[in-house]
Amino acid sequence: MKRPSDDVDESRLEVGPPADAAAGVTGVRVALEHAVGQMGATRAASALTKLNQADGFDCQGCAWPDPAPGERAHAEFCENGAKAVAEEATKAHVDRDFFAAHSVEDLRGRSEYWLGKQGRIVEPVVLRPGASHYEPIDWGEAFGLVAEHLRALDDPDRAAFYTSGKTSNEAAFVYQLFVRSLGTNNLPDCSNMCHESSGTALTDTIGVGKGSVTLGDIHDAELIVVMGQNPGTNHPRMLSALEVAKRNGARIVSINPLREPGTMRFKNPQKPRGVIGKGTDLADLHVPVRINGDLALFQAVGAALLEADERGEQVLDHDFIAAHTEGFEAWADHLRGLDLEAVHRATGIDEATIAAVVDEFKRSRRTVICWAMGITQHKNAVATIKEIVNVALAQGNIGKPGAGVCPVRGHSNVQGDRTMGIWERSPDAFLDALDAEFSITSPREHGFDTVATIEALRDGHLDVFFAMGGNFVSAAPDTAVVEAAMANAALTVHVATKLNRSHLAHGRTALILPPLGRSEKDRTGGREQRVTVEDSMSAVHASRGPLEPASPELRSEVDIVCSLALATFGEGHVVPWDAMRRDYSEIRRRIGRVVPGCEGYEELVDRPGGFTLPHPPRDSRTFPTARGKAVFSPSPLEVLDVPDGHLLLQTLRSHDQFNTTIYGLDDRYRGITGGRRVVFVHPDDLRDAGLADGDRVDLVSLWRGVERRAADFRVVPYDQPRGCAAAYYPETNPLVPLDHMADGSRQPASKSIIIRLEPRKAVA
Ligand SMILES: Nc1nc2c(c(=O)[nH]1)N[C@H]1C(S)=C(S)[C@@H](COP(=O)(O)OP(=O)(O)OC[C@H]3O[C@@H](n4cnc5c(=O)[nH]c(N)nc54)[C@H](O)[C@@H]3O)O[C@H]1N2
Ligand SMILES: Nc1nc2c(c(=O)[nH]1)N[C@H]1C(S)=C(S)[C@@H](COP(=O)(O)OP(=O)(O)OC[C@H]3O[C@@H](n4cnc5c(=O)[nH]c(N)nc54)[C@H](O)[C@@H]3O)O[C@H]1N2
Ligand code: SF4
Ligand SMILES: [Mo]
Repeated sequence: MKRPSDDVDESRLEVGPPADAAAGVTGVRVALEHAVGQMGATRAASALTKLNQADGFDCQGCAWPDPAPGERAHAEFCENGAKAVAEEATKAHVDRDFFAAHSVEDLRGRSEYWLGKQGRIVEPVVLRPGASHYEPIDWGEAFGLVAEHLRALDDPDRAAFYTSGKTSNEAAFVYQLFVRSLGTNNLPDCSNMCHESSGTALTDTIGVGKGSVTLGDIHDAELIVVMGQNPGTNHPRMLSALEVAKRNGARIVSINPLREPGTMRFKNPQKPRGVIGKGTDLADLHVPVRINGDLALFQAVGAALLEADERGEQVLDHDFIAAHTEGFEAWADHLRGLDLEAVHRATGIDEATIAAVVDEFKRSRRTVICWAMGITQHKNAVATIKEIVNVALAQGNIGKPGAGVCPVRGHSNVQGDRTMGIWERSPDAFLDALDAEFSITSPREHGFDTVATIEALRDGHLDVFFAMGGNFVSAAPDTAVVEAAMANAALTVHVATKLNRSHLAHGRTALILPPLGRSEKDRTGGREQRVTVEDSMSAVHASRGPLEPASPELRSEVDIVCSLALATFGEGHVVPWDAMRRDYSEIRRRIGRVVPGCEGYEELVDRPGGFTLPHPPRDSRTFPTARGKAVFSPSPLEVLDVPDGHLLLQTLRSHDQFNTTIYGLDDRYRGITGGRRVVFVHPDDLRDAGLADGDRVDLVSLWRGVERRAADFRVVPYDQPRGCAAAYYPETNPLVPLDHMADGSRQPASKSIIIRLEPRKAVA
């Protein structure tokens, strides 16, 4: 693909009508354009025929699961999976000449889109103190530099080690082992910004912080609720699963301020009616909830189910409640006094629509509830998810076929990274097993999560910031604060395939270490290595990249961690870093002995399609909570009141991005082409603000007396509840206050930002 030489020109932005269906042949065309354009036809063909196949590699996109090996299609991927592969396997390269030609100052003036499109980083580079340009450094010197900084720390807690969710299980396992061998639990990760609220709420209520459904449960459900999620863009193959469920008779309810085309109708490109027909209608009922109204909505549903049951309609599962739960009465008492007027203010939903939702729950004997960032990124997210669990428990919808709770994970291996111990609060049982296996002493006090890491950097409590992938500076809240905080570090290190803004907000010394990508052959230690990953439904399987690496200089993430550990601890260390680096089976044997549910790991992942980790609530209605019961948990109903003249902003993804990686400038389903600085607002709210379609505004957020600003957005009238607005992340991250977090999980609340629109003076 031709690299853009000029940066994004937002004046080319065009706005059309939103689409009425997702995927279809346009999706296939766009996928192929990205794949062939960036990789060339041969590389594209070798990559895509191995994508999500049992003998191939796992898609770098989202964490949606693959069907069983015998049930996979020839092309088992979606448009956005193809884009993810193309982005990694691109022929464009960032080499030493590139860094010589572009100073850090120059790169700072470029967009995230432009930076990413320059291609794969092909050798390690360093930015020395006071230097203006990154320059090449050999691997040995780079490891030595990091080791020197780590050894010089007077306290290991003065270093933090971030992880994004693409890292394989093997790399994640050795990485957390390295960090704990150093003596710290400072392991912030992208999960802190993603499904931390789900993990917290599910652990408290059902005893396991993961979803309780398999792909088969989705296929067999009678009712599927999709809330706070845009699967047509972010988990596109979920639409195939919803289509199967529909064919089996399921009903689908979508709960979302936006009528996302993907949830409304799906044109499956692998089926004739998806190519020439109108596609499959997915949602039977769309509930345009006001942003942050889900807690109130589920309280109303719970109250109505209770009331109906008390009238004798038998819509609750009393046997399940009696045998497996505690706290039912307290929850029921709490809902008997529910303030319906407050429910309507919070949800913006009329009584008839709430009644229709309740009817769907009443009629279904097997209900699956799916959610993503529209639920987890709010101040009351943990309470909302607990309310979802309350409703599921009341109807016995956990631990039976065709039913369950389903937080749909983001990054392809974010769930696996947690399983492998990437967690600032790993339980003592895990640390005990790790210590016993390796004869180390892991610290027990909890480490820094993402927000705490930023605060520590800001306040001068961290000297080293190390990132295994990701784009911490752009993904985190309060961009200006994070950028400034990074400058307080003595050393920042990024293990990164592609250039991004985090590499430009650096410590006094900065390193970029380029790893192999998942699509590439890994010949570390002179043998063909494979890695393993876990999807959103706890299925674990192997992944082997088919492509020649972008450069012979690239090293696997496992190699990078083990080599760094050797440089830091020396050859005689108790942990066998070199043996694990030479043969990843050695890591897998250790995983089998340390990680719960992974006994015999190497053999389990040898099976085609791998294996599914145990999940006691799903498998046997066993709830590993304090008292062995699933817990009903009442929460106060809070209405998020927005001051006059203000809107509630959610920050979301376009169809053409993967988090901070911008694939392109279109958001096809929402009718946007050629730009990203748009804010979607209800037409009546625009009129009330004296604004018209096409006007340009600054977005100004107000939090605890401090104003934050994101400049120059084009307003786009868009159907949604009054008082709500939407704009893309990461452009809007400067508006998200660092201390605006979910209670209980400390997850940034980037879906409920109070803003006002400030007109910009017309420029002639
Ligand atoms: N192509 C692509 N795939 C991806 C990603 C990507 O960036 N691009 N990112 C990956 C990652 S890391 C993640 S976490 C997932 C994210 O997947 P999603 O959670 O689907 O991502 P968002 O774009 O943040 O969409 C949030 C959705 O919630 C809705 N919403 C917002 N606020 C509320 C609310 O208060 N209530 C309700 N009911 N709905 C609300 C929005 O309208 C929107 O439809 O996708 C993963 N997959
Ligand atoms: N306002 C707002 N903020 C959000 C969100 C939101 O909805 N709204 N969503 C949050 C969520 S859900 C998430 S998960 C985070 C995402 O936060 P991150 O995971 O930190 O961000 P990404 O954009 O996924 O990271 C992209 C970078 O990862 C690197 N990379 C890609 N592939 C590889 C690889 O194989 N190995 C290595 N080592 N590096 C690689 C590349 O350099 C690329 O630039 O953002 C969060 N921030
Ligand atoms: S649904 Fe997700 S994992 Fe599957 S091909 Fe698409 S992006 Fe990749
Ligand atoms: Mo995420």
